[in-house]
Amino acid sequence: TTVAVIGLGYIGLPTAAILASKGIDVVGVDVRQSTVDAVNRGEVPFVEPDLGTYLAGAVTQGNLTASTKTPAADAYIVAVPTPFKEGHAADLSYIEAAADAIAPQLVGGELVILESTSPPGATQHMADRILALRPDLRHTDDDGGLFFAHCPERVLPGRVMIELVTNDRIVGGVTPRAAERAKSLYETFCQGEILLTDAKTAEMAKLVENSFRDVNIAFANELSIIADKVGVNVWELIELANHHPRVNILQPGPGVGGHCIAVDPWFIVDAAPEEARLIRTAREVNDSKPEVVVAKVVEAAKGFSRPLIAALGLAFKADIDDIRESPALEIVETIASEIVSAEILVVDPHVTRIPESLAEKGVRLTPLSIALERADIVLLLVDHAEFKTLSREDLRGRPTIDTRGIFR
Ligand code: SAJ
Repeated sequence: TTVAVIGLGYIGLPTAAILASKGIDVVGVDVRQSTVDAVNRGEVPFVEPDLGTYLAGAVTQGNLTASTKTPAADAYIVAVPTPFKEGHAADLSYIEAAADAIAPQLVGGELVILESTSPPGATQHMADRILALRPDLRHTDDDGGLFFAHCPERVLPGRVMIELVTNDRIVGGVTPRAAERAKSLYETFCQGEILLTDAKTAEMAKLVENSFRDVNIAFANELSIIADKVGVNVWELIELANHHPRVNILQPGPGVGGHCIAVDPWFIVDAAPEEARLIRTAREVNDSKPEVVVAKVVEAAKGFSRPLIAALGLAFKADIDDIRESPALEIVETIASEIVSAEILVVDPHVTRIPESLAEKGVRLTPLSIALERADIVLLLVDHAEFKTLSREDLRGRPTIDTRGIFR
């Protein structure tokens, strides 16, 4: 069996490496020559624990090679990005490009799996596009036909190599036999339960999981604004309410970051704009939270002619180095533009270089001790382990905006 994995990013590359480690002949495909070259040298082009060991082993044993060209294979796994366009509709152009490259290679009997997080109907769309290019390969359920399935990933960055093996997996077939075929492939490395359904339900399952979390975080974020207005401490409020046996409120924060939870709910809103009222509002509540934080900082800064603001944390969540789509980054960028008289010092133990967008506004990265020594205002944005050891004494009565409740 030969498997072609299209897209060697955070999901495609670990999947290619783990399949190859099971002795399967894998070709990884990516449009970026630098990624292909790195993989062929056995090097991982991004940070993910244990992936390097799997990759180096697979390349040395000759089970994994990479190319910019899509080869002929028995099975294809498409793991390309699905960003959203203006107006929040999903951009399917990367999936379409993958389909166009796969179609000429097919002889009949192949399995084509879409793993990218996709709006409902995307797997059918990919199948229709391939079949339009290859009308000779009718989509029948006999062995000469083609088999299409959706199998969304749900791995947590930083734990990918573990969760690929241990997580349960949803496999949705465009036909039941396609689901069975896809299941056999995932069984080679997945020890979790493999749950079969149709393609559209599988697409929705992934979107719904992340929307569930988004709506629940929005509830906590809205509570934090209400609590400020009525004058109660939101952290105490949530802690007390959570003693109820059937209440489990999440934690408010400066907003929702990352590339999944802040994106996926929009695909549901786009599919059912009139009906997805709660899901849309949750997105809007979470997206507007950074402005609420900025307004508090602006208010606190009014008492100073040249305020020195210590911003603690830049990553999108605790104990990681990822600053893409980070609400903390958005907040620091905005206060640097809005409070022109301020000097801003950023502290983040996981970030080694200040992003260009901040450097050009004069924002600097400093160690925690220096920022705390000099600050007029303390702005806590990420609950990194290093900050959790701080106490109220360290604040010395200075105005503090604590978006994560570590000084509760
Ligand atoms: N956040 C809060 N309050 C909370 C929990 C989270 O403000 O109580 C914020 C975080 O600070 C962060 C954002 O939400 O900015 C998202 O963080 P997260 O830890 O909830 O999720 P991600 O984006 O790291 O990973 C999610 C996971 N999905 C779910 O938990 C339903 C992961 O399993 C998925 O694989 C991943 O999205 C994905 O790729 O879709």
